[in-house]
Amino acid sequence: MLIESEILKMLRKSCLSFLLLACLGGSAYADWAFNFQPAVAPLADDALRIHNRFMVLVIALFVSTMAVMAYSLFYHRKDKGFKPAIFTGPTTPTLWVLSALPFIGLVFVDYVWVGVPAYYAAVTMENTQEGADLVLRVTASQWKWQYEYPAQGIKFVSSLSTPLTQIYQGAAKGDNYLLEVDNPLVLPVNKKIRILLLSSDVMHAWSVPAFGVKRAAVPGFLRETWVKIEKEGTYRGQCAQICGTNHAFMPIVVEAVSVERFAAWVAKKKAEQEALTTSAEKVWTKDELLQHGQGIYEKICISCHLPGGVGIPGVFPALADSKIVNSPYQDASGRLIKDGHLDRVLNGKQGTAMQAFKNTLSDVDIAAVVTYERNSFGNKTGDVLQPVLVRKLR
Ligand code: HEC
Ligand SMILES: [Cu+2]
Repeated sequence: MLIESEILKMLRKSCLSFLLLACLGGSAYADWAFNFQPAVAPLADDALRIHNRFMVLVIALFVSTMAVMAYSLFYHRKDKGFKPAIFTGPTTPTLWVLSALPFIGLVFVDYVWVGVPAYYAAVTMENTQEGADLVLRVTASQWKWQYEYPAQGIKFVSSLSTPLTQIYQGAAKGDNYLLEVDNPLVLPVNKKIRILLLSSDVMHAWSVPAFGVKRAAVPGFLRETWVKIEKEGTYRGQCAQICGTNHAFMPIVVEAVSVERFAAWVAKKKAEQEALTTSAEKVWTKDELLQHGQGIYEKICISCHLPGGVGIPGVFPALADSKIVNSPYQDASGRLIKDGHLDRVLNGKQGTAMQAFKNTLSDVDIAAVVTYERNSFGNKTGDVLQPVLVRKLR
C-alpha cells in the first residue's frame, strides 16, 4: 500500500501546486482536501484499497499509452519523411507475442491485484449476519431516518437540525451545514452492527462514507448491510438516493462511542422513552400542547406545509383554512372520522407525500401538532386533543 499512497500523495501535491499557480494566492491551501474521508471500518478500508489500486493501474496505463502515442506522433511524422507501415494486426509470430503479452499481463495484474480483493470485498460486504453483535433497524422516509434497536427496545427519529434561516434566509452557515441532526445515531465501536434497511415511501440510501457503507432502502424490500466502527468519533453521511424535493435535507450523524458509553446511552434513552409514556397519560394544558405542537410542526411538517401553513397550491395543501383541519376528527360516538384531521396525520394518505405519522410520532407529539394546527394559521377550532385520546384512536 506504500507505493499507492505515495503516488496519491504526489498526485495531490501536483494538483495543489497547479491550483495554487493557476489562481490562488496560497490562503486556501490548508482548506483544500483531496481523496476520500479516512476509513474507520473494514468495508471502507477494502473499498479504499481497491479504489487506489485501480487508480494506480489506470494512471499507469494512461501515462504509458499517451507516452507511446506522443512519441510516435512526434518522431514518425510525415514531414520527417517517415513512411508508414501498412498492416492491420499482428502478422509475424514476434508481433503476436508483443500484442498478446501486454494483454495477458494486464488481465493477470487486474485479476490478481484488483479482481481477487474486489471479489472478497464484495463477499465481505454481503456477510451481514455472521458474528453480528447488534441489530439496527433503519427506516427511511421523506425526509428523515428512524432508528430502532429491537433488542434494546429503543426507537427514535433523526432529522435535520440546521435552522431554516440558514437554508432559506441567508443566515451565516454553521460548520456542519446540512450535516447535523437533532437525534444522532449512537453506536458502540468494535462491534459488528447488522443494519436492516427499510423505506416507508420512496427509494432512499443510507450512506456514510467513512464506513464504506452505502445501501439503497427500497420500499417493500428488506435490505441489509453492516458496519464495524474502529474508531470513536462523529461521522456524517447523507441520503444518497434522490428522494424528492428535500432529498438534501436528510443527513445522517453517527456518534461512535465506547461500549460503556453506549450502555449508558441506552439506559438514558430508555428512561426518556418511559418518561414519554407517562407524560402521555397526564392531562395537558392547551398552552403546553400548542408549544410542543409548534416544535413538531417546525421540525417535521413545515418542509411541505410551509411556515404559516400556506402550503404550495397543487402540491402540498394549505393547512390555513383547510376543510380537514377545521372539521371534527371524532364522530358523535367517539370514533375516528375517516379522512378527518387526526386520521390524516395518523394514517397519512396513500399514494401522496402525506405519510402516516403513527409509527414515527408519539401520542404526545401527534396530540400537540394536531392541536397546534387547529388553533394556528388563522384556524380557530378552539379544541384541544389530549394524548390519551390519540392513544385510544390510533
Ligand atoms: C412530505 C411532505 C409532507 C409532510 C412532511 C407533511 N405533509 Fe401533510 N400533507 C402532504 C400532502 C401531499 C397532503 C395532501 C394529501 C392529499 O392528497 O389528500 C397533506 C395533507 C395534510 C393534511 C390535510 C390537509 C387538507 O386540507 O387536505 C393535514 C391535516 C396534514 N397534511 C398534516 C400534516 C402534519 C401534522 C404533518 C407533520 C407531522 C404533515 N402534514 C407533514 C404532505 C406532507
Ligand atoms: Cu432520501
